[in-house]
Amino acid sequence: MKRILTIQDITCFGKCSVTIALPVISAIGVETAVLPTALLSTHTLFPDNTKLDLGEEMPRIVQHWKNSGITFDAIYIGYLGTARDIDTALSVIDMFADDNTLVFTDPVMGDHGRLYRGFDTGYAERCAALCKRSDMILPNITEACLMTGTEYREACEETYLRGLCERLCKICKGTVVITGAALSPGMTGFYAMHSGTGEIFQYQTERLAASYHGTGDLFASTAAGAIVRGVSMQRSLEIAADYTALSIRETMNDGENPWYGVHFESCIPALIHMVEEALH
Ligand code: PXL
Repeated sequence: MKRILTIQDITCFGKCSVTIALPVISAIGVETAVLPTALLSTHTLFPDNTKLDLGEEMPRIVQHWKNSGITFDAIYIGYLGTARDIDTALSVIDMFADDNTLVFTDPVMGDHGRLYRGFDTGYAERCAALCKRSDMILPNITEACLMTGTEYREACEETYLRGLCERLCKICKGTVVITGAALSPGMTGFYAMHSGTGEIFQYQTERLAASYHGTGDLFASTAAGAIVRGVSMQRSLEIAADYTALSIRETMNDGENPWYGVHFESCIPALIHMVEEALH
């Protein structure tokens, strides 16, 4: 069985980061190890969340793994939060990644044109160092703009997305995947470019009239899991887009309007079906 290490926070309530990565990657059939950066009561869309920083514990954890001969097929980095966590993630890559280890980075730092609470623009610059070491990066448009110094646009057309990809390719040697990228009204999906060849590939699904927290984590976890499981890159990203859209639809259909997170759980059977079908 393949094994992914994911580096991101544990948000105890709110469905994001590790509480999405663990169930989703496991459901895909890939073992998931976690290196938690911090323990939060909720994600930062709730006001006044508590936070226990685990920055001092992280090097002790990874050293124990190294001493125990533990290895990983891939490393998936999500929400970190501090420049020090970025340095720790870089040293984990140094310690555990060889030529066969895929490194995925979701440079989580903002959405809807704004940084999340607790991030500053210096973080975006530091994140570029992580993207440089990654085989695939999966920013949303806000994050792509922050990392490339591009003006954020709510409605995007192909020339804008292509320009963003070209600029991202200067800081990532692998594949850059912009998520939440709309190519026509009423649609959304991903727009991607391979750094080496400049080849573009993309996929659009219906844009649903709702936006929920954690959908970026859902997309990145699914894409990383499916690729490591052995599904082609294009199909893995399509499955990630479809599973995310399905989960958003499921959430919208819930009369309680759970704004804090997305109902990915009830769509796990559909996810497994898509992955198994792609493998056969
Ligand atoms: O979904 C990204 C994310 C992860 N972890 C924490 C967050 C956020 C987004 O705000 O606050 C703690």
